[in-house]
Amino acid sequence: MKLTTAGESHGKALLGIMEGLPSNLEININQIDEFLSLRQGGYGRGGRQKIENDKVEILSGVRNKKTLGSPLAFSIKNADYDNWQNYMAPEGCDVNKRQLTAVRPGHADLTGLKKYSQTDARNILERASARSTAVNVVAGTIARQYLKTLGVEVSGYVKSICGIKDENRYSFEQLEEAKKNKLFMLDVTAESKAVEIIDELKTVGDSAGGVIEIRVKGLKSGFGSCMQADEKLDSLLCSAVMGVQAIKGVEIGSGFCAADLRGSQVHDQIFYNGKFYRTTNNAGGIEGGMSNGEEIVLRAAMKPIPTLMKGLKTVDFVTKQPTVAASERSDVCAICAAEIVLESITAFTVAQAVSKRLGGDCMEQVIKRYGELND
Ligand code: EPS
Repeated sequence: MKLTTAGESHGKALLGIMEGLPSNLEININQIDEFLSLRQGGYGRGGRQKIENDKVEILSGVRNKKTLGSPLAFSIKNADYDNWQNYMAPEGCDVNKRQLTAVRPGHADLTGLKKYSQTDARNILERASARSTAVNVVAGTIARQYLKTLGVEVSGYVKSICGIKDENRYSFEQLEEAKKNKLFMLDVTAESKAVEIIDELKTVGDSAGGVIEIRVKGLKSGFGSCMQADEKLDSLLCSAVMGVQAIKGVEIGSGFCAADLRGSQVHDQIFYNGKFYRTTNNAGGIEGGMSNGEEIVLRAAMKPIPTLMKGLKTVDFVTKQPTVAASERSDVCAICAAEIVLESITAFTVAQAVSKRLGGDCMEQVIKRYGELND
């Protein structure tokens, strides 16, 4: 299973092509649009989301709501293109207006300009923008629908924002509640503090990041591999998660905490009562690069958005004079968007691992093969 994406943030549309989906998977377009809408929400989002109303249009690979086994192509329109076509149109446009040369620290601007031999960072930021993550949400929601037929589910919540932490542990079922809250947090006291911080950051033109926890429930053991580093499920998940804009760290299970503990405190002891089981899950559901049948637990750190309304010190790329980094509008905090994106990327990566192991031309085969696995 493979996803190819295209699209600029203020271009005509975002595009995706998903290959390797079996036939006869029922596609729920409403659910895709619901996740697209969740990605646009959350407290602390900026002006752009008032313009966009993301909806998927499936262009190929699906007939009468079922996959055909052919490449599934889709698009999401950029409503803001109406305001940008004079500066973005591939057919010809004014490239002198809307130039960006006051390169933003933390964004792709400076290195991108040098690498691609450009003088206007618009030619870099349009593709580097996190707008492209809407495509991952479409592919990830289709992956969820594939996994759901096998009884595998993905969920998550926001664990911390700008240092305000939720230290509680939650069952997979409890995570469902998070999406009803403003910042996808489950601890309401922490969430109201985080709302206050976001309000304060907005007044001073600053931004915030946080930590997201993603969980996968119901995946049988043996997905991924212990044979090659790039086939390990943890390696695949961490790589996919690190590929999302603004993600700066990932851990699986007890992650960095395990480094401070003794082996006897970390490794999940094994018991048997007709079935192997554990009473702890510090491994986060992955041992030796393979799912071990427990819940997969992954946490990711998102840095604060690099476009700051107050502007950071920088140097103009063309004049080489000191200046203030560019900003017109910005999210203060996009952690809810990132949470939905990480759930989607996780679902897609797990679906890839399932598809790699089980193959299958049609969903009937996939379901049968999954059912036959010893867990
Ligand atoms: C982004 C900058 C902002 C965000 C954008 C990501 O866009 P604009 O420059 O149009 O204000 O809103 O995110 C989205 C458009 C989105 O849909 O998530 C950036 O620089 O990465």
